[in-house]
Amino acid sequence: MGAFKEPHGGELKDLYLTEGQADQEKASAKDYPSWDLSARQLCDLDLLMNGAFSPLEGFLGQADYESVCNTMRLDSGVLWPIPITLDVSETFAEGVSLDDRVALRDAEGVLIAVLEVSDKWTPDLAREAQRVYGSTDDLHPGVNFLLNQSGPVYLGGKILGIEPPTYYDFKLLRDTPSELRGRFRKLGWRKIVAFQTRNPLHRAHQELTFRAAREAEANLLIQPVVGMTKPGDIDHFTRVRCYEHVLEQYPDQTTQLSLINLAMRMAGPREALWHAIIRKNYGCTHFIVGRDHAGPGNDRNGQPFYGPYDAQELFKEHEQELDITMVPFKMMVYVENKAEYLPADETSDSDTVLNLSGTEFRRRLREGLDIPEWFSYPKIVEELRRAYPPKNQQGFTVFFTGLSGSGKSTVANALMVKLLEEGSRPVTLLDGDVVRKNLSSELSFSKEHRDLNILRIGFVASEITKNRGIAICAPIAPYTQTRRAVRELIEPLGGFLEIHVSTPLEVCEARDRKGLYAKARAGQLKGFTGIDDPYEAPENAEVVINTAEMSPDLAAHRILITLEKMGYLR
Ligand code: PPS
Repeated sequence: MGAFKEPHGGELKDLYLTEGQADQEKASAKDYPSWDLSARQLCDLDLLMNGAFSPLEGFLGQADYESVCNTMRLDSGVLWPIPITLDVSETFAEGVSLDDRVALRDAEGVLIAVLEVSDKWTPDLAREAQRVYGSTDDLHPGVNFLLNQSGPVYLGGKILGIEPPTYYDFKLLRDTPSELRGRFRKLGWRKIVAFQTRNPLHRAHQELTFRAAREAEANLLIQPVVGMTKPGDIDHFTRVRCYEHVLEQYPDQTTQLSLINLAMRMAGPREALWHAIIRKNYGCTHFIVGRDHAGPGNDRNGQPFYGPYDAQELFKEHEQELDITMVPFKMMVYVENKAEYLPADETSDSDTVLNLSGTEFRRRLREGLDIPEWFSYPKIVEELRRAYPPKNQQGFTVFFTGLSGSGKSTVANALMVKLLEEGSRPVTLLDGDVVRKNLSSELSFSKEHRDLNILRIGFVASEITKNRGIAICAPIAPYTQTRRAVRELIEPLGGFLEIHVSTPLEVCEARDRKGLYAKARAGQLKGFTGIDDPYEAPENAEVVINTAEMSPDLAAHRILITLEKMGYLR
């Protein structure tokens, strides 16, 4: 019997040192400069070390980098479309010389690898963005990373792998290329179609992937990204639970699920080639490329960054060289009269074609509306509903702002009692005075300390909102910029309502319950809001209340009505 032929994939780089060598490096690494890897760098390093990025043997040096940016090829001429670089701060770079070794550590300080520094340079990041992503518009997540987050200096060189990064979730579903190749070998699979995804799979995807496999007479690998995807995507914990459900829909023995710790760049066409090279390394023979593969959405002018079929076209140009076959994605639609999914180009005019866009699906999820069975599987809808409940089950923050004595605390209290009566969620009141006593007792009323105080309140409120409770905050919060920061922190996690208690200064001063205005006027109290410290009135508050003209009861009632209108109450 002849030797078993590898199903596919060619030579795999394995950058891990032997145990003995790793022990030696670990001992020496105590004296190396030490770099704490970002989440994205850790993903890249993981896939470099396990061979998913073969033929790369480390972070790109300058010649390879320039060549990849300009020609999509390494200096050697090998096709490689995305620069894999190690960005560091200027201060760190100053302490590193060529031929040094650098210890690369995870967030807990564990030594993951050692970099043998062969290159150090300051890249032109805007030029990289233009070359690689075809744009310098930072609405593109890849461009945004380069222009707003990347360190300014790149270090390049070979990697000496010490140990794989630790992930505590879905361990059995995470495979290295050699593990997956081994599994294919064990299963006797010779032809494998890979499907890359960053979204939950619904019926259309199941139909599409299964058809793709059938047409290629191949088995199917569903390989979702659990490293980094597009900001705002559904979290990978929820997605993986969904994938496990969808797997039950494929005939036995046809399909495998494996997770990949990839940090996506959303580079569209270039990214499609990159994904294909990676899948070849995992032993796949075919790769599904859909409409707008790895697309980042629209730019500032509302135009898509890439054409819907640019990725398929670029792939076609390089298919021979890539040595992995493209299975172009066909748009699947549900044909009601036939009760089945069909490729859009196989339907006739007399067919009733149903479609639910991603945006409409998310709206229905958000509003708790019906999602038809033809669109998705009940278990998947249930999973998504649990993770992304409708607004009336999400948490929210009601953020009061206004002068001292404006009536914030009184209205906030009335609102708290009404929400407790309503009873849908636990309520926490973070009143200005109470916070100053407990959370911020050491802070003064300088601008810096007021900001710190508000950001602390914002942090606590964001945690409460995330965990589906109600946070009512009632500080003065005099500065627009800081209030905006709090809104931006909380809005992605649930509801946020800003309430401007606009009671005029004269009224607040006349009330002067604590006698502080009198002290401020007399110059005994410095930096008092409204007297000798500014109050920047909000321009876009959801509700404005003047307690000189409205009772606390009515004010709280108005806020309740607004909450109801926005969908946060039952
Ligand atoms: S801030 O600016 O948001 O951090 O202020 P806050 O924490 O809400 O302030 C709470 C109470 O502190 C009292 N106080 C002052 N307010 C403004 N300026 C100065 N310099 C000051 N010194 C003490 C004031 O009574 C605030 O209480 P409220 O409940 O707003 O009347």
